[in-house]
Amino acid sequence: MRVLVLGGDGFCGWPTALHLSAQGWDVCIVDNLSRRNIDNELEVQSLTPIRTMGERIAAWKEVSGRTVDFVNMTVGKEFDRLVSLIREWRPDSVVHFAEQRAAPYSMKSARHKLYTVDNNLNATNHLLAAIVESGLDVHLAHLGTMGVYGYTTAGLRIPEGYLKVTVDTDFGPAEQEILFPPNPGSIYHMTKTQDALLFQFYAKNDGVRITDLHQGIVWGAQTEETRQDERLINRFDYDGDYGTVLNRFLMQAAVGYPLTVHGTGGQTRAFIHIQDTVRCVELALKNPPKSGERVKILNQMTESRRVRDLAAMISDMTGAEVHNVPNPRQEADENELVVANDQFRELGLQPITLAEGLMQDVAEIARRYAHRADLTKVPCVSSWNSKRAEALKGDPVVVAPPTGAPAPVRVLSA
Ligand code: USQ
Repeated sequence: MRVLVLGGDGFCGWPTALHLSAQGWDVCIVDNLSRRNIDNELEVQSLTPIRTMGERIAAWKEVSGRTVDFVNMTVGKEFDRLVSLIREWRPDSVVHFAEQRAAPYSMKSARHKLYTVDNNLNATNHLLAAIVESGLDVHLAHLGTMGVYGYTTAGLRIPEGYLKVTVDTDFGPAEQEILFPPNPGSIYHMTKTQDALLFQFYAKNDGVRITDLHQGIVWGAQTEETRQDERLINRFDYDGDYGTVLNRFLMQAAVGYPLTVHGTGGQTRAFIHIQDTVRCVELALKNPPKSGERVKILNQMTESRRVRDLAAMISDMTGAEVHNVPNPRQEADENELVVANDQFRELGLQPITLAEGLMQDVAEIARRYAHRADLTKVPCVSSWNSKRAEALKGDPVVVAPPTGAPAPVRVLSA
C-alpha cells in the first residue's frame, strides 16, 4: 500500500510517516517545512533536537532498512505539481496534516488569522481538487479536531460527527441526521469546521472517499519508531503558542516552572497519546469508506480530563507549584465533556490512558533537554481579546474608528 503523508515533518506527521513505513507501507512525505519556519519567526525551537529532513530519512533507512521519500511542496499553492505527484506516485491513501495547527498562533494578529485561513483552506481544497483531477480513487484521511464541536457543555455524549435531530415538517415530525453544529473557539478551529464542508461537497459531488479524524489534544513525545534512534526524535513544543497543555505542564514541572493553569482550570478537554494517534491513522487507512458513502467521521480521543485535575495530578507527582493565571483565551471557564469513540474501539484500538509511567517518560525527555528551553517563551501571550471582543463583553472600551479612510471605489460606467 502506498501513502502520501502531507505535513509529515510535524509533531503528528513525522511519527505517523514512520509508523506507516514500519507497517510496510510505501511512504512519501510532502511538506514545505513551514513548522520549522514558524519556529524561526517565534524565535523558539523544539525542546528536543529534531534533525533536518535529510538526516531523519537517512537515519530511518539505517535503522529500518526502509526508504521514505520526501517532496518539498506547499500543498495549497502548487496545484499542478500536486496533481502530477498524485498521478505519478499513485497513492492508495493521502493523510492530510498540512495545516497550521495552533489555536494561539492563529489568534496572534490579523496577519496570523489570514495566514491560517489561507493556508489551511487552500491546502484542503487543492488536495481535494487534485484527487479529482488525478482521476485516481485515492482515500483521504484528514486530521481534524475535537474543537469543531465547541466546548460548551452540550448535555449529551458528543457523537461522531453527525447528530440525529427531529424537525417539524408539514407532515409531522421527521428524523434527520445533520453534521454536528460547528462551534469553533479560534480561527484555527474554524478552518477545521470549514474543511468539513469541503469534505461533504467533494464526497457528494465527486465520490471522493474521505475520513475526517476529530482528534483531541495530543500528549506524549515519542512512539515505538521515533524512540529507536536519537536522530528520529519527535519534536516537542513547550512555548505559549504551540505547546499543548499536558505536555507543557509536564515540561514546566521538569524545569521548575509553576504550572500555568488558565483561569479556574475548569476547561474539560479530550486527550490522546501520540502512540494512539499513529495507531488510529493506521486503523483509519485500513478501514476507508466506500465510494459514494458519506464522509466517515471518527472521534480520535481516548479520555476527557479537566485542566485543573491534570495540574493537580502532576503537582502530586512532582511537587510542582500550580499558578492560576488570567486566561488569554475566550472560552468557557467550566465545561463538561463526554465523547463517543465507539468506532475506533470497534476497530480494535486499546486506548493508552494517562498512566504515570508514560507521564514520567515525557518528564524524562523534558529533563534531558531542559538546557535547550527558553523560559521566556513559556507564557501564553497570544490573546483572544481584541478591542471589539472586549466591547462585546460589556467592557467600557471604545472601539476606535479605523485610521485613514479607505481608498474610494471608482465605478466605471459603460
Ligand atoms: N491551557 C492552560 N494552560 C496552558 C495551556 C493551555 O490552562 O498553559 C488550557 C487552554 O486555555 C485550553 C486547554 O488548556 O482550555 C487546551 O489548550 P491546548 O493549547 O492544550 O489545546 P488547543 O489550543 O485546544 O489545541 C490543541 C492542538 C490543536 C488540536 C486541539 C484539539 O494545538 O491542533 O486540534 O488541541 S482540541 O483541544 O480537542 O480542540
